[in-house]
Amino acid sequence: MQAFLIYMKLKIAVQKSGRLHDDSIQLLNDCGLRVRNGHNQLKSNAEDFPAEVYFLRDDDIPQYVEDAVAHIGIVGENVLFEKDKAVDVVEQLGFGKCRLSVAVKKDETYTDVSFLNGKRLATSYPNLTQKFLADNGVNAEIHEISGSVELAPGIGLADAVCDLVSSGSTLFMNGLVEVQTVLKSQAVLIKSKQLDTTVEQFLAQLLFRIRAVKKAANNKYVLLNAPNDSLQKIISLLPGMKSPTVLPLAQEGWSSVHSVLSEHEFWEKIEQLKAAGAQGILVIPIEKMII
Ligand code: PRT
Ligand code: ZN
Repeated sequence: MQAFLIYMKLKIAVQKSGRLHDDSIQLLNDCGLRVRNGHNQLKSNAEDFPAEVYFLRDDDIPQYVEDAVAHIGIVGENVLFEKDKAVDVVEQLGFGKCRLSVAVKKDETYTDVSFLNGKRLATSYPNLTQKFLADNGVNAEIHEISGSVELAPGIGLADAVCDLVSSGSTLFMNGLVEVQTVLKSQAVLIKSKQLDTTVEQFLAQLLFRIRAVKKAANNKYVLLNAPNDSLQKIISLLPGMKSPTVLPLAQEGWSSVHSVLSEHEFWEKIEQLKAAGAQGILVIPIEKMII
């Protein structure tokens, strides 16, 4: 039994190459699973953790996880929902953000979704596009193409596209404007529905680390000097993980205050701290955060 456990591994599917590859490997590395870049490999053993990483095309990952060939996988929600496989979403990972959107030629007058009635839509996401059209009571013709969807209106293949967008520059360069968001997407961790108890334990360990890494990325460590007569005001602005650490400075009447600030309220709080008399504010990234 013991020997069996030693050889049990969490099998993790990540994109072999492409937009999600680097962030997926970085996340695993940040979680202490040292994974070698898989450009010329199909799979690789993680060092320092009982895991094996499979390098796959992103479109194949949901099926591998449904079949439990891979226990877990990292994939965009766009691919996951398009493929509609029987897997569970464990965690949103905060990278690979994009949206699936409808775009039309820039000289069209688009008022609302009914514009698409009777039109031809080019997409690599036929299922999501069909669902969007049905939900909005629109009857349009879907042309499924696997790449360079943005070229379709220009060559007369379609009147509109339903494609992934991040900065929007690809649409702009092809004379298209985004008119409707169908889905907002980011990379997610998915898992097989039936996992062995030992594998579930490995996953729980990994998830604990992923959450610590994500939390750290969303927070900053802040150190500042405060005149003692402003200390109460400054402390009230800095809740910290429990409450801020306050240490006396060598200079009479001053203290050093240490705390943690979340990324989304960071700039606003810094301004308030300065206004309350804080000086010498240092902001330091946090590597891991465990509460
Ligand atoms: O080979 P494989 O099948 O694994 O990869 P792929 O070519 O199918 O996918 P890949 O590597 O291009 O993208 C993988 C995942 O990254 C997608 O499924 C999304 O979840 C996510 N993602 C995030 C994106 C984008 N941002 C994105 N901008 N996927 C594609 N794009 C395309 C977009 O469609 C446009 O053509 O990138 C181009 C540039 O976008 P703009 O708007 O910045 O100009
Ligand atoms: Zn793909």
